[in-house]
Amino acid sequence: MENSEIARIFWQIAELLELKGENPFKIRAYQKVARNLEGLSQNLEEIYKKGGLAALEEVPGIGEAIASHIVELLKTGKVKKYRELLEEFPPSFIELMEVPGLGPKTALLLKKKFKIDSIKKLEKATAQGLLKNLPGFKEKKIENIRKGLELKKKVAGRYLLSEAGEFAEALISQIKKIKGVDKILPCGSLRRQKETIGDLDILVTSNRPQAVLDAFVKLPQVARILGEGPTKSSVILKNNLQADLRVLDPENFGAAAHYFTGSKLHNIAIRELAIKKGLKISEYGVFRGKKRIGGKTEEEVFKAVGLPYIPPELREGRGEIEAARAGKLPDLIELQDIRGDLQMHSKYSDGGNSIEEMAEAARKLGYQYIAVTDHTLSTRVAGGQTEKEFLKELEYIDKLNDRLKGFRVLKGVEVDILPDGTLDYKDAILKECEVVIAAVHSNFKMPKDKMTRRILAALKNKYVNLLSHPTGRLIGKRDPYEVDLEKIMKAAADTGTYLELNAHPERLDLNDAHCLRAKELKIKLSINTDAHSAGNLSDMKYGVATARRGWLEKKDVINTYPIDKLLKFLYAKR
Ligand code: DGT
Ligand code: CA
Ligand code: CA
Ligand code: ZN
Repeated sequence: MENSEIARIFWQIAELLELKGENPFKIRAYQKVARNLEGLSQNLEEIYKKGGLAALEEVPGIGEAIASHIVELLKTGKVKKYRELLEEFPPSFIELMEVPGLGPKTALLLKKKFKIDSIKKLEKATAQGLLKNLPGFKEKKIENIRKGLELKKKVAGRYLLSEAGEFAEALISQIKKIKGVDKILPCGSLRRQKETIGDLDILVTSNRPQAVLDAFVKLPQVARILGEGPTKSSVILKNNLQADLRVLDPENFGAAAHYFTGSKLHNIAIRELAIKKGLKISEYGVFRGKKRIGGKTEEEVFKAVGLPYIPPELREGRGEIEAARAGKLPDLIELQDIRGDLQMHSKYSDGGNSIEEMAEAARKLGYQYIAVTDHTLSTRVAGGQTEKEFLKELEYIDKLNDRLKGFRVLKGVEVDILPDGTLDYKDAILKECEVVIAAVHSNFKMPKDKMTRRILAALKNKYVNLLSHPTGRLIGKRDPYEVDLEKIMKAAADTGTYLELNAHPERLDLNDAHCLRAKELKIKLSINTDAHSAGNLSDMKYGVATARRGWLEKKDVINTYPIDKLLKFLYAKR
């Protein structure tokens, strides 16, 4: 079992408890555990196998009760507490509850009053126009439900990059142990680091393909076999993700890696280029007539069509071939370029760790600075502070910085943009901060022009130097709010405000395409994890992956700058 699967169950427990009107503190405790588990770098099952219950209890954020829940989960796939809730709410209902725009309360109403207790029944009722006959279901609400069903369909069967990456890692560690396996490379959308992944495409080279394929389908993670051939097997893993394994001769590694990495659009364009040069490129190599002239490495494939190596994240048919030909490929940002993280939460609002613990964890990642950006009053549910409480936090940071050597905690805030476009703290307070992040956390459903004006007003404030998660989307859960992003970007450029690429794997907001546009408009970004626990700081990799897909270079991202340069940029507006 992977950490994300365990975390998902804790999220569901929290949702069901909410539905039952349980104590909000208890609900938040489960949410906190779930978030913590997502951020852990060590696999919980392995911790348990090695050190038993005692070792689990040692993991930060896991207490005695949670540790015993996890053990139950690992042993039986269930938590007793959860099983009781499950009897009351079957899986089809949980699925219904997770339809974006519906939520637990409406789902319960639909079930109790109208016997609609599954997505299927809801789809039918929506298609037949029956919802408008139900009391309390206004046009707007029905429209939201319809959109939610569509969103759910769009991501059906797709996994977040973070989940698929974790599943792939676990699978690859098993494949590595199979005798006769030479190289292993995860290809497809995972190698291109797309925000969601349909299935895993794993490439293996071996001189004994049959033996490797036979051992692969017998791995403990495999739930069932979809198809078997002499060079390929497709299976469904126990976590429901499909994995395709292809075993090829070591001579073909480059050509096969290129082919299976895709994207399809990119592959087609490369093949057309080859044809123009009288060549043929396939997963088996580069050919002139019958003669094989290359394919051992990916470089050979690109070279055959007169191009330099193109990094996988760029292979989306978005102009990478033209850029490569003109010698204008970007020098993509890398994880090691990141020098700090400019959005995170501490115990002062809804984070799970103290500022000092966050700083310590960041230092371990090799960072030189962080900004702590707790929530403001109107986000009280997320521990938002009053101005008075907040000033105490700032005092604490000053004192902490006196103690820290060679590391700097920047004073920051994630200030709510209220529906009328004003900010939740006075300028006199914002002035005390080095990093002022403005963000929309409420009233998501405003008309487009109103939402645009709301955000534009915030960008005009001279203390606001960063706009957080600019579209508010949650992948598979919440569509971006209606907003004229082009106008927002232009205003960011005009006012000297930076935009965030929120690295949380469910947000990735701005997304890759937005990054491309921001770069055209010469807007700088900050890639921030929005960590709510020290473990979440490692989400940075997903943000950097998305930035790479958006063609960003080190210089486009302000948290790659050394502290002095960063501060100059942060104060440019004042
Ligand atoms: P996914 O799985 O939906 O997240 O996206 P991909 O890109 O991993 O797509 P997938 O798994 O269907 O195929 C893996 C790679 O194989 C794909 O990126 C490119 C290559 N490929 C698949 N089908 C075709 C095809 O019809 N033509 C060409 N040229 N390449 C293909
Ligand atoms: Ca795939
Ligand atoms: Ca595939
Ligand atoms: Zn936020």
